[in-house]
Amino acid sequence: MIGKIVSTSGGIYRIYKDGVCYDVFPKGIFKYRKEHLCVGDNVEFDEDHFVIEKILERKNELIRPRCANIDLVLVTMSVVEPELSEELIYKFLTYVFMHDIEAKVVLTKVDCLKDKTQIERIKTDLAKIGIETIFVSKDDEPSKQKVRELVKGKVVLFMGQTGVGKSSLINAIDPAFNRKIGEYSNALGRGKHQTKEVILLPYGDSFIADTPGFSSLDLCMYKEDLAHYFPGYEKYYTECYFSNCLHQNEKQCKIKEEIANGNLSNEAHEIYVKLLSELEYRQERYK
Ligand SMILES: Nc1nc2c(ncn2[C@@H]2O[C@H](COP(=O)(O)OP(=O)(O)OP(=O)(O)O)[C@@H](O)[C@H]2O)c(=O)[nH]1
Ligand SMILES: [Mg+2]
Ligand SMILES: [Zn+2]
Repeated sequence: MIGKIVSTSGGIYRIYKDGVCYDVFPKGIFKYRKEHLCVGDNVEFDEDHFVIEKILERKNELIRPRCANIDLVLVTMSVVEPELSEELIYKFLTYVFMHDIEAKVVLTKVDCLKDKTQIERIKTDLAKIGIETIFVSKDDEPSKQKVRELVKGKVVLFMGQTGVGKSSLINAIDPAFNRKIGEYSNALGRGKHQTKEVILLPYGDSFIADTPGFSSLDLCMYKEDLAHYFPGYEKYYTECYFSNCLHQNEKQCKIKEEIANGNLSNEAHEIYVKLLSELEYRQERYK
């Protein structure tokens, strides 16, 4: 039988197939070959002997949070507690695009924000490069309905810092999920890591991944990869005069041209330059 790994604990994998869950062990051969299994894997398993026999080919795999075969990542960020970080939104998006996965942005706790100028500007900038942003508030039914529609027929993963409201939003999609909700700690200046493991929740013909939040994300990539995968740059970077253009002060840089034309955001470029200098610093240190 072929099913999907939806969670794992203590070496046991829970596989979902047609509304039924099976708790199974992997065959020893996986350990021998150093092949790892992860949530999201489609596997062949023997339901009589409770063993996983084969991992089917993955279409993608994220390491943080660890999950395979994702159709859509919802980069989830709160506008307060934790504070909105545009830099982190672009970092998460770069990370997801590097893995060739589609992403949208969800801004939560919008009910706590009086002045929406900044988030409207971020939304407009992202729309220019074809990335949809959804504003959601705890008790706002239309925004929740919008998220329900986004997840239809897909494997969707919520990614974001601890305390931004990923699990709350999953409960808003369907209260039956009954995910544990944490709280924001003013003393720690972050959430309290309520969700501890990646779990895939079957939802109609979709799967929704609730994931543990993280407080920061280090982009481990080459500068040239950042120049390529930074949100919005993939479409244009081959048109720069230099094939290894880093979109700074090089001549005939298409990215700079598109910023001047208003097709790419200047604010996003400032974030790009900052991320680039961080990568340069790290590469120097490890030389
Ligand atoms: N005001 C407001 N509070 C919200 C909203 N969404 C979530 N919260 C609150 O944010 C806090 C954290 O919510 P969680 O859903 O546990 O956050 P999480 O992202 O799952 O956190 P981790 O599991 O630790 O990664 C809780 O106190 C929620 O009540 C919202 O739209 N508006
Ligand atoms: Mg959670
Ligand atoms: Zn360039």
